[in-house]
Amino acid sequence: MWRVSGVWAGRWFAAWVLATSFMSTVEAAGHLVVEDAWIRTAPPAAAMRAGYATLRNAGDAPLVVRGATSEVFGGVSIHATVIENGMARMRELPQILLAAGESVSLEPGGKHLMLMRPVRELEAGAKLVIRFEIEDGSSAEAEFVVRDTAASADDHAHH
Ligand SMILES: [Cu+2]
Repeated sequence: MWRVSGVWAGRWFAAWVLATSFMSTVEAAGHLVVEDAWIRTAPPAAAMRAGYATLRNAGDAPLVVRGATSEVFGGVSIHATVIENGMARMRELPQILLAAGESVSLEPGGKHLMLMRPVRELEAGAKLVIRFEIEDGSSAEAEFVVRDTAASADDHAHH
């Protein structure tokens, strides 16, 4: 089980993971595995971006994701998109519970990471580390890549 601390260690680890063909998969204590992690491109002036990934509990006990942080953003929240009175709205989620073996997809139109106040430009192809905080005090780092994907109508037009 790998435990890494700091963005540079995370980057090194992510590179090592890529080199060994476990494509952008990171495991940490708590058995959280983060796969298919990406961020949608946005105009340079955008104050918010949406991040997506699949969170999987590869362990044999439940785990609770309490939140996430990144040195590249002033704040990271977990949001859910809900339909209220026919309108798509976003709610902040205090946590995500993953039963043993369970996966949760953060995807356009559903749960997502709300990435606020980027500290640098994030053009397509840029990579950055987001750290998921787990209730037991451990964390799992994952490398996210910025993908140039057109925004869909169900996404963040209301921001
Ligand atoms: Cu949101």
